[in-house]
Amino acid sequence: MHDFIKPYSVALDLRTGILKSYKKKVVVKLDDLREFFYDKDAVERTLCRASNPIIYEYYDNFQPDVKGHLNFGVTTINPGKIGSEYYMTRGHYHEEQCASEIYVGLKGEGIVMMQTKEGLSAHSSICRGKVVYIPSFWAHRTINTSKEKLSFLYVYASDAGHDYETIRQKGFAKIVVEKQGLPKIIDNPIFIE
Ligand code: PAN
Ligand code: ZN
Repeated sequence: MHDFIKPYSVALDLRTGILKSYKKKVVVKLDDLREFFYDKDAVERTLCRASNPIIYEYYDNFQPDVKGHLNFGVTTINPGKIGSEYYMTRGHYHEEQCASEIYVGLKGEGIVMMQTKEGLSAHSSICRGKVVYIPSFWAHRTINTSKEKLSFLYVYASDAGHDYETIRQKGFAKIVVEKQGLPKIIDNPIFIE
């Protein structure tokens, strides 16, 4: 059977939020996220300074993408902002829309922003020891609002797939920006309904 795999375990350092072994590491830099931050001038200004910062990384233990398996791993998002918007993940709907996900906060502090195609928005804070349940049908993006790395464990169905295109084209209805030194959730000025 092509999807037969043997049981295995990996070490997760709960103090540092570092997953000791993984099958794939993905590094996402600012130029990969050009269309995702709302302040395009701030993106270009940063890139023009010959700086293409790493925004986030994930350390993935993927399985065969067939029903029944679970992918898991750790995402780490660096602290920082582009303009006033905090560093964040691209965000996505699952292609297989009936696929939920669990995040477990390990280090740092942030916000998981969620929305549906019907126009609902929701968010949850994420920090060490917090478990966030992302139900089927909800797009999700994680934002680091702290001054340290934000790290969280994720677990989701391995046949879920990722739809980045909808978010690339329309964005999230709500975004998280810094105002007077504090994170604030505002309407995304360039959101397309
Ligand atoms: C997470 C995310 C991870 C990176 O594993 O994939 O945090 O975010 P983007 O996929 O939006 O770049 C997850 O939600 N997987 O389904
Ligand atoms: Zn997901």
